[in-house]
Amino acid sequence: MTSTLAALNEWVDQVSAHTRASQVHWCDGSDAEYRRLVEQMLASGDLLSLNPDTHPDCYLHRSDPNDVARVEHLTFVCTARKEDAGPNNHWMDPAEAHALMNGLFAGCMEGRTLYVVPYCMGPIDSPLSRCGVEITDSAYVAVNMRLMTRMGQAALERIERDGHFVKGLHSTGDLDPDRRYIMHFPEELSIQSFGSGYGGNALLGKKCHALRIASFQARSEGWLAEHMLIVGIENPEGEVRYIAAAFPSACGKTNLAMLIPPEAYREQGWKVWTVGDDICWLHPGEDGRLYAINPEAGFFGVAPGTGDKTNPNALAMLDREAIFTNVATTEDNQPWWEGLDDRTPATDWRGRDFDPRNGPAAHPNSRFTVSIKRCPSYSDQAENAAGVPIDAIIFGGRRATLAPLVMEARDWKHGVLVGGAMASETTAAAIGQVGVVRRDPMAMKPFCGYHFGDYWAHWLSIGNKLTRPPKIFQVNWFRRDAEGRFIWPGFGDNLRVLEWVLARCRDQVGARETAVGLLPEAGDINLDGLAQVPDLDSLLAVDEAGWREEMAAIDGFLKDFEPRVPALMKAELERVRAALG
Ligand code: OXD
Ligand code: MN
Repeated sequence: MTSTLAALNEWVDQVSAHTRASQVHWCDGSDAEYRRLVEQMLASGDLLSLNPDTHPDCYLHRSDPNDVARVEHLTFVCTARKEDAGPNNHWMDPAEAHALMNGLFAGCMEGRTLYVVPYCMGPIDSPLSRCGVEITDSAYVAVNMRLMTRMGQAALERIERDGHFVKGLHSTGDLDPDRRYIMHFPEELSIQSFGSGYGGNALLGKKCHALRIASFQARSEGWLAEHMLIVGIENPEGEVRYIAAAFPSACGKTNLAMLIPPEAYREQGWKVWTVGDDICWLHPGEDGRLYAINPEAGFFGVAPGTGDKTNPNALAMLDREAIFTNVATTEDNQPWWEGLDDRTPATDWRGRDFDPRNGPAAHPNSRFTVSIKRCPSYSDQAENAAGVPIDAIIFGGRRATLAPLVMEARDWKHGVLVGGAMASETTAAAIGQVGVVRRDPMAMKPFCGYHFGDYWAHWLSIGNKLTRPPKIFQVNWFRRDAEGRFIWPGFGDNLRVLEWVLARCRDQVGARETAVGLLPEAGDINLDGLAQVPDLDSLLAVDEAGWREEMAAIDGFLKDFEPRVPALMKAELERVRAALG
């Protein structure tokens, strides 16, 4: 098979000659192809089967122990001018990066099959979607791309119609951590990744294309590529409203995207619909509203901590047609991870007999890959070519103190400051102590493909295009009391906060004006049916002295991005500081 697009054929020929691949396989994305690739990996030991009675069509992959996570220090944005990549990215001169990568790729596929993986990020017929082709020598990447994206023949046909695509080149190389680079060339719309088979480094449609390259492309095309979940909330009247929410890793995005309403809400008819759990492309619509699509078609979720209380919907989708990476197994060969249940695993993520002295049984960053259609709360709007209209944008972080349970920004430009100043604790706070706070603007610190100063200016310009912009909120599910215990129950009960958020969007409830933003009156958060009433006074308090320090810290942080910080953002900061006195 080849393509009718000459530029694609030429690129495949050139890469296959340079890497000296033994064979070339064009992925058509069919079931039969998926099964063949799985069989082949079972035979080679790259995949292991799991218990077929409890987990039909589920497989386990054990990665090289030194290749288990994204490598931010080896991830580069190679713009022609260093200042365009910004202090938020590692930068390499494009010519230098190409020379380095050409050396690494030379002959690296000798004896291997080169897979051509055409994929579409977003509904196949949506004008908001963008396509790419990943060339890889990893069958694991090809099958994961099939679960994560719209991959194969239909994507290829769209690429042939469009006549252009993002070029992604990947090889696992020899997995030597000293010969591992994830390079982005935003001005060429291309990606080159060498030396890692790990998801975020190797499944190029995800972080590399849908965030780093797409954010750059979105800036010139007038849209936004964001690290956000998309969720639909259906009220008892049957109206569904959509929210997009950005949280740094390990703050519960997947759980929030598929939460199960508390019993009292379920009885009234509240429902939650999952459109996406990690990435969101936001486009201004002709009606002045903001529309979102999820460019992905599957989840690459963190397994540890996924359990009956935290995310029953995820558990329900993981008992068939899923690929697990670096989880542990039980005696009867079921996948297992910390937080799943109280069984004792038999084998750890490296395939050794489980011994607690070796650390956790599942790697803390072990993952599951599964199609979004397996999710019980899957929203059929995930296929809507026009996207879903967004009523509210939420920025969240993990803060033991200071940040209230929920706060509304006064307007879009205040919201850009709230998102740009977002912070999250890198570690949980010890009793009475505050954790280490890292700024992670819009949860995009590792993913924005250009200078943060330009990115905030772009956010402000998008706001100018919207006559009916979403309201912007900040949430914090992670406040702790003096004993270090979480004050807010979290998980399904977070719907209580989303109910207030949506009521604000329809002017159905008032709010308390404070120097830092608009907060709920304590009585306006519905606590019906909660076994223990949380201390809302603490959750909704505004510690003005603490906020003065916070604003000084934000001021210092923004200075790192001068001279590109938008004047409007600095004016917002000064406005809040003045209000704090
Ligand atoms: C992440 C992920 O690291 O989604 O944010 O994998
Ligand atoms: Mn993510």
